[in-house]
Amino acid sequence: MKHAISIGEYLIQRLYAHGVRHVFGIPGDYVLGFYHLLERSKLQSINTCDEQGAGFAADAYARVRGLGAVCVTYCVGGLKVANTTAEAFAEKSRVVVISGAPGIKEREKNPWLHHKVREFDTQKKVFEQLTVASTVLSDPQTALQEIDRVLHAALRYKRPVYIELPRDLVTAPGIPHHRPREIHETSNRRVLHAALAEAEAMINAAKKPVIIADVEVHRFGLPDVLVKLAEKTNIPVAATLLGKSVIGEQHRFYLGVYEGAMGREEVRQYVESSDCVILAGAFMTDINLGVFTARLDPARCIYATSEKLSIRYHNYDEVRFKDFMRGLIRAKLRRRKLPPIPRRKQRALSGPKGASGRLTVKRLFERLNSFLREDTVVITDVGDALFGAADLFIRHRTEFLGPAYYASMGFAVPAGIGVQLADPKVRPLVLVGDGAFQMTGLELATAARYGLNPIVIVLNNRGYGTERHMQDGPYNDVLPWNYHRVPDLLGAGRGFVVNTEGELDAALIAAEAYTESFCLLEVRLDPLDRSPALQRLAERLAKKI
Ligand SMILES: Cc1ncc(C[n+]2csc(CCOP(=O)(O)OP(=O)(O)O)c2C)c(N)n1
Ligand SMILES: [Mg+2]
Repeated sequence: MKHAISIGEYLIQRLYAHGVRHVFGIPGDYVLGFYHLLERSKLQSINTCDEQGAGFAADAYARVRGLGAVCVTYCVGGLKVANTTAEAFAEKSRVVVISGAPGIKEREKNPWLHHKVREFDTQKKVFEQLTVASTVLSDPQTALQEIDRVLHAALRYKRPVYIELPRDLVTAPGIPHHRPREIHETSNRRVLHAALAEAEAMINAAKKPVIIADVEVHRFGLPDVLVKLAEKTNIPVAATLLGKSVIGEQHRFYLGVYEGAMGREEVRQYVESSDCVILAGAFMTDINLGVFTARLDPARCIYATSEKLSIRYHNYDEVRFKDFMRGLIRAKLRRRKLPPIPRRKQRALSGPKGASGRLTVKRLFERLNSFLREDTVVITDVGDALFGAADLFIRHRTEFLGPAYYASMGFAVPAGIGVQLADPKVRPLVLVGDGAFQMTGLELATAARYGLNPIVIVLNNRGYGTERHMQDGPYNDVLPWNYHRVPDLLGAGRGFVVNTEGELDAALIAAEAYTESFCLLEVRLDPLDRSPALQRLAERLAKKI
């Protein structure tokens, strides 16, 4: 008879089946047994410097590949990924948190085991709040089913899950002849039909409809559907900051990023004067909506997400987002003339005139705009790196990642690692403030170790610039590191100091040519300088619109 598969092996097998090839984390005695299995499997374990780095990397990996995994030890490791798991939950990213734990048998004998906080299930209780499903694999009879249940929840709800592996059960056999459960959820046909009929009538009657595409369009594999819908109807499409690059920005029907008063005025006007706003997979968050400066009347909206479908004030239950979006393509929507799209002015490249001038945030982003290539993925951290990037022109969809809702600093450098492992064809361009860099920037060691070559731009404005504009004080200062010398510390990569536009151009050219390892450009900025996007927001808020 064939050997029953062990619990640990089954977990690895299912992760692999769902496209996972790398597992990020740091081992510890409670999880060493599982690491041993990982080592012998087709999955590669990626050791980061800190668990938080592993968590952010797994999140970014999941955003690109559909599923990511982080593997840590009990409590000391697990609780360090609480924040990154929270971000994955809030921003809908499918991360599987795997934590080792004391064996079931040893718990009985000895309640004073190291790393324990309060009770043996304290960590599990914390993660119940941060995930969409969680389990402790404490019973070989149910363990394989539990793995199926929890992974299915991650896939279905696009949110993180938690799997705790007591160390004495990692190699225990699960029940024999178990078959993975494949579940296909369907929409309620009648409700779907009624929803599509109302949407069709509303869109056809509208004079100036517009689509706002957000991150779920990408997470549910619908960018092509969105493009088809726009092509078929000639309805213009705007993106949100979180969903920026869901759609290639070169499309003729692409309007730009809509973010209330924070965005470009033409885009704001277009969207807010529309009589039918189709919000596709949109998160109605504050940053996404320009810190609540957006003016969208629900009576003019079709709001479709994985969680909710509403048309005007009518709610439709049991309709899958995918089915609704696909249904719109089949609906009898009239084709209209493409309205004039307010185009962004083409930016001039930095010419010799400004070459010796002190670099500003505005010019930095303008120059980066022309540096972006087809294989660039822009990853931003919180701060002006994120706000400024709203104006970048992303050529292809899904090529922009930023924690625009939960907004935890420290995301970008580890995310660059996750992105490049998820898709080795791309070269990440990481934009990170000096404050955020001080949190997780040394994960560049991980990039160097695994042969990755992100280009990292550290926006060095000597502190928490974004906060200086709200309220300033010595708490917004950070010790100015010699960021450009990080390569000396790590024995890998290249560092550049950039003060002027000319130096920026030279450093970017050199970074493009140097592909062996990471490049770090330390861009020195005035502490009070800020991007046009932050500037716009401040000005419009001041006018109290
Ligand atoms: C983990 C975390 N701690 C604190 C904050 C609050 N916060 C938001 S922006 C910011 C300053 C960011 O500084 P920096 O990374 O240098 O970017 P800058 O604002 O200077 O562009 C801080 C501290 C946060 N968002 N995340
Ligand atoms: Mg800063």
